[in-house]
Amino acid sequence: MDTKPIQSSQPPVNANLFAALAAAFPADRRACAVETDTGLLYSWQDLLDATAMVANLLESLDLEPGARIAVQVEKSVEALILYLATLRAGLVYLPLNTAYQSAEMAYFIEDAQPAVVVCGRSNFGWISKMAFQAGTAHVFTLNDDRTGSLLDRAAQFSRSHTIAQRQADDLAAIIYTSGTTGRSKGAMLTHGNLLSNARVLQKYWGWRTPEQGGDVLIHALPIFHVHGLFVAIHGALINGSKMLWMAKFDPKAVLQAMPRATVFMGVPTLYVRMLTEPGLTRDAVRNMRLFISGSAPMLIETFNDWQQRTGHAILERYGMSETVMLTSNPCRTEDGKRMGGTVGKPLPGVQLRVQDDGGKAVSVGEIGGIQVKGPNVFKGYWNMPEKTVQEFTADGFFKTGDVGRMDDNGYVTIVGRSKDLIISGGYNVYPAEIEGYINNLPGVAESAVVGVPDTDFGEVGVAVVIAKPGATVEPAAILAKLKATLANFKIPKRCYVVPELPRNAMGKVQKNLLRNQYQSTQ
Ligand code: MLC
Ligand code: AMP
Repeated sequence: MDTKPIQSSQPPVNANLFAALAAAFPADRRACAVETDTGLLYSWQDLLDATAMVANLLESLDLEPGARIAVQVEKSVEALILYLATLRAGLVYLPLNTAYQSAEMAYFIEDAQPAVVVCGRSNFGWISKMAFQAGTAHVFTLNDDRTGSLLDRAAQFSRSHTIAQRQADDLAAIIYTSGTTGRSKGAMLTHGNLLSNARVLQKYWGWRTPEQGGDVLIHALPIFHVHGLFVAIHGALINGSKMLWMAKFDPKAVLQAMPRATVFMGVPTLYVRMLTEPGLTRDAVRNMRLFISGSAPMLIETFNDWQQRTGHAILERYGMSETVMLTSNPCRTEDGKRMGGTVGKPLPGVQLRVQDDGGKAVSVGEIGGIQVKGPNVFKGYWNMPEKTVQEFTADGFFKTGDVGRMDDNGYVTIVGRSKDLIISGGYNVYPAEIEGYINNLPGVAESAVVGVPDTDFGEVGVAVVIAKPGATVEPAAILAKLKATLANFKIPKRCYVVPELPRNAMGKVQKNLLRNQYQSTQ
């Protein structure tokens, strides 16, 4: 018997996400791929050329496989190009919120040990010092006006580049999510995770290819989190769709862009802010096909007001950094009805179940913890193997920490979270992290941070603080100290100094009572 292995003459399929995105670029490479709010136009060929040059620069640095490229820069098309070039070179992209300050940045750089850090000119001094101390070999600058050492260096490289060969299981990105203990966790996402999700959403949301008349996306979200970076960018690119690129969200600018666009994605705060614009009318949205919301719960009032004003039912979907998108309301009528107040049904390929604390499935309509499994679910937390094991069940489901129920048509409603988390304007804030900083301030004995409803941000943090005996602490001084240390969106909007915190029989602070007490202090 011939025992020789079968030799294939076919080259191995490249599972690099960039290869799939680039393959979807329209045949007319001179057509516009991205148009910025300052009037700059980038063609599909420009994206191919620029990503090749930056990928060649990254490859010239001789980095180890799996090397991390940590990026804290303002939103720009060049930042998008850096992301795509990192994929193209087969390296691991690590985006960081521009609001992060030195303590937060120090943690991420120490933890992720990036080989390359890219930051804005104004932060180069302190970030480069921090990065070099942590062992990073290269620090480049990239500014939002198309300047910086990254582009200067890349300009010397060729526009021709062979996309790095990657397996579906190879890392593409690490997204840090705040941790319940205050320590952020880096969710490791693979090329396979991101590509499978992009393909599923392309179909489920009925993206129209250029040949079908084309979709045009208004991109108004930040590009350092899953929503703006993956859902929006992959959605457009894998469909060869043009993006109208906005550096910052401005409701008036979005309204002005709508007659030339068909798809918009936003967190609920964006919809709430657009609803305050008198220009939001049926006529203003006449060209729009789809409004998508996610990252935070959308109030049914917002859903209804939007429908009344525009005639459109917002499509709400649910996801997380660890899993990309999990559920979605239907887009096409054949998939069902769009139901406000729900996050829709599990996406094709996603298994979603609701379990009680004892690990038993709850009945239809009953509330429990949401667990998920699928090709989109991340590989684990960077450098935290024990934490990774804890967050998965024995049969491989990821415990989302979200609490919800599923109805008999498969629609999921999120009713709360078992994780102590505040979602403010679509950003996650972990009370434990903020409490840790407050408790370290002079004169503070203890603190509790809780989320309360807010008409603009959906939810905001309120800090309740106990002073040490004999000490005087001022709420304004506490907030000022936090502002100097932490990202602005994490700062509690209000602070109260009180004699004691409500506790249960076990001595645990009763945050639900604090939430009730402080919810109407807006
Ligand atoms: C800004 N501030 C916030 C805040 N954003 N405070 C709480 N929560 C926020 N989200 C602070 C500012 O620093 C400022 O403080 C004050 O609030 C008012 O700021 P603003 O000018 O109104 O803020 P603005 O710059 O307009 O930003 C608001 C926003 C932004 C809603 C446009 O927060 C945003 O882009 N959010 C989207 C987040 C996102 O993309 N999430 C996706 C995560 S992915 P001061 O003191 O300076 O006045 C994910 C997975 C999934 O969750 O399912 O998608
Ligand atoms: P992040 O860790 O930033 O990716 O945030 C993920 C969390 O955002 C999820 O675990 C949910 O708690 C929340 N989330 C995302 N989308 C929705 C939604 N449509 N409704 C309610 N919560 C959501």
